[in-house]
Amino acid sequence: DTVVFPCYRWLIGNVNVEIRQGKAKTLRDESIAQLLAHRRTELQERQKIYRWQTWAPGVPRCIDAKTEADLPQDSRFENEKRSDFEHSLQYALLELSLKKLVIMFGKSWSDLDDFKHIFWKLRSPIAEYCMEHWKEDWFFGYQCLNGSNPRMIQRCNKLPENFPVTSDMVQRSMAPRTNMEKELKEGNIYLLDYAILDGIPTNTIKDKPQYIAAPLCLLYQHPDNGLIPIAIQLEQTPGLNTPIFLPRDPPLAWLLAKIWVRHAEFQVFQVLSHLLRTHLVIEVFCVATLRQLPAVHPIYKLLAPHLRYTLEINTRGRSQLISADGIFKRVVSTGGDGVLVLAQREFKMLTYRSLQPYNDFSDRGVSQLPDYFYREHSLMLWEAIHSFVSGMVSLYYQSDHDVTEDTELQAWIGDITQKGMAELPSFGLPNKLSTREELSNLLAVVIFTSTVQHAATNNGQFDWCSWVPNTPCTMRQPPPTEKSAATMEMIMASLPDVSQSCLQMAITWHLGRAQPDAIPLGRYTEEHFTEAQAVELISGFRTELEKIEANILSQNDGLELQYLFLLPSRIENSITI
Ligand code: OYP
Repeated sequence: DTVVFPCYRWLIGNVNVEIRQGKAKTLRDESIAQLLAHRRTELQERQKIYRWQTWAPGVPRCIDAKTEADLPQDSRFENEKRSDFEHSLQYALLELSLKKLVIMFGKSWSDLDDFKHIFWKLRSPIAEYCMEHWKEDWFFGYQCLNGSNPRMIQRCNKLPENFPVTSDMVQRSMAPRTNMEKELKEGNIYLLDYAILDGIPTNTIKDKPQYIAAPLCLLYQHPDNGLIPIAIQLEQTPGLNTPIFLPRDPPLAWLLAKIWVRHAEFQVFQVLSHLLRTHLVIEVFCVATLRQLPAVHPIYKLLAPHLRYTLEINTRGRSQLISADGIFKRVVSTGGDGVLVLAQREFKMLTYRSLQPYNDFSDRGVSQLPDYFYREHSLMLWEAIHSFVSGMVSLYYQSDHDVTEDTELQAWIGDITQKGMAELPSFGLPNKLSTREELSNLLAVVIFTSTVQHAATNNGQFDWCSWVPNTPCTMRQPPPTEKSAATMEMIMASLPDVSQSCLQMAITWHLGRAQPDAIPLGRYTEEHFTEAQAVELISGFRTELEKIEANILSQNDGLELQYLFLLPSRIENSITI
């Protein structure tokens, strides 16, 4: 027999050329000494070029690279992607700096409608819808379910002690013949609690202090009006200076209170839901996979397509977005120390459990909320991913024993829990994998997070955050301590200024728009797997995704506000932006 190396890889220009032959093999399947040696050498080489780095304490470890130029060629953007990434942002910024000039030479910036001056070319149907409806209470409620941060809302069975809403206060929001106590019991009251923002260090931009509040917001699932906010307190400690805002207050007072909630939402959304819980968590799996699994390993083959470009986008994020002089420092209220402190707080509480959609929805008590499209679509996609992955695992692991005996796999999970997530004892992922089910579930979490969950948070950011008053990146005045303080001057003085608003539009457009060389969920262009059974499982997965696609499209048919972020054809196969 001739020895066929299972994987050849070389580089032409900026293009990886990889020819794979032969079956995916765990260590146990390998008997030829030369191939065993090849496996070991491959891992030793990889561990030399892919090293862990502690970018900051108390957050996931990441790849050791100061800038994208330090990354191995295999992890770099290809030309098309790089030039698009670099040019699109320039384009957006240029476009917006022209608008800025127009505004500074004459147009006013004293009324909410003035945000329209910067809103003329970069647009989307939902962003325009948002511009028309952002002040409406049902629209505020809708965004908790199907906006760009759909994981914040939780059922409220008992009012938090620091949020003394009385039944009288909210009676006017209630349906006839009911009251708050009754609705709390029936499970129709929900809560947004931004306690995690309490005391986060605030940014100073061009010598001006920025402000952060840590609001609480109560919502009610009204039988006719849908989910609506019914009470807002802007800080965690109740008292005379922290009034509870109500829908019956003067319209500008209620509006300003909602704006403050939406500002908290921007921070939690971008720093926690998006950056930490998708980008940074997935990077851990990316580095561990590259360090611990040879390219013939079935789990390498399964995960590699879901890790494409993640090291480079995250490295760019660390050096240009959240760095000491990056975009956050320039325009976001949590810029500077805030981002890190916020991420550290969340990381301490982050659990593996919360990355699994069934558990997440049941822990938040939101399984009964109607029209929660994010929930419905996530669960369909989780099922499809989990069943595909379980099939793959059963193909290469005949028993749980095969899992415990796979020393490469055990080194992989060890790298994840002891290096990547080292400072996170409560994460809840064991240091050893003992069953096929455990392995399948973990792989499903990795694929779900790098595809579905990233799409849910990333793809809506232009739609929901480009109309700046709806989701402001910073606030330039402190939260009001009395309702009468809310005037239009006060609102305009609080919201981002012209240049902050322009940058918010530019960046959210840059990140939220469809990517030029996107590979959609389930399309495996590199053909890592060649054996018939694996290829069949992939094609079964694709068929499931097509069914989900059709299902989502028909569900959206005729809807005024469509939820298409989790349409499989629009979900990327990895975190690339
Ligand atoms: C990387 O040329 C990323 O300045 C975005 O980072 C923007 C750049 C670099 C700057 C490019 C340049 C992506 C990884 C990530 C992430 C998730 C969090 C995204 C937060 C976006 C916040 C928008 C800010 C609006 C003011």
